[in-house]
Amino acid sequence: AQDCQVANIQVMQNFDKTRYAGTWYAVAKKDPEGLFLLDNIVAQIIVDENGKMTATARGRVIILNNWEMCADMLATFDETPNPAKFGMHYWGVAAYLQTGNDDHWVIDTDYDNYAIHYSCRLVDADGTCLDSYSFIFSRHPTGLRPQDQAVVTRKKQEICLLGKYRRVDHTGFCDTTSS
Ligand code: AZE
Repeated sequence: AQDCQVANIQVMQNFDKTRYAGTWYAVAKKDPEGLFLLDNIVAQIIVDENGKMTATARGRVIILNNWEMCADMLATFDETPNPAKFGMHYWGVAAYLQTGNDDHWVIDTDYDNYAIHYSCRLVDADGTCLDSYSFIFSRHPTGLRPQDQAVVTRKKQEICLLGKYRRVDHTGFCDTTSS
């Protein structure tokens, strides 16, 4: 899985979306091209009684003329034959925010502490990814536990993104008026 072919990326085995549900704090991210969530990124994964997965996400963004705000995003997920690979349709609660369809792959998670997310937006002719983004999520806003850091580093390498992440700060900027 280190040939960097998107098709060969290993995802979480026997993925259980019910255990993936709940609050995740982004602690690191690899950005795609263009506008993206900056920091204070928190995702809420919801699985309803019919097993349908949806999500909300919030994070600081700067849009248009240097307007800083917290983006409230919504997402629905389409299942695929691989339980850890979803198609994600997402949109902003406010119409001027971003809308899109991205893959949402869960590379690895222990459900209780960390999760590694990956999305390739554009596959190159050689099968590698030309435009990807990825989040390292933690159940703890303070960051990853030391014992999870080694696993995360190994997985970053497997998805060919080692060294491409930056830390995601949680300053409380987007903590108001959530529900
Ligand atoms: C993700 C997981 C939970 C649901 C959603 C996610 C992604 C959100 C974006 C938002 C971009 C917003 C921008 C606004 C100007 C992966 C965190 C919706 C990619 C750029």
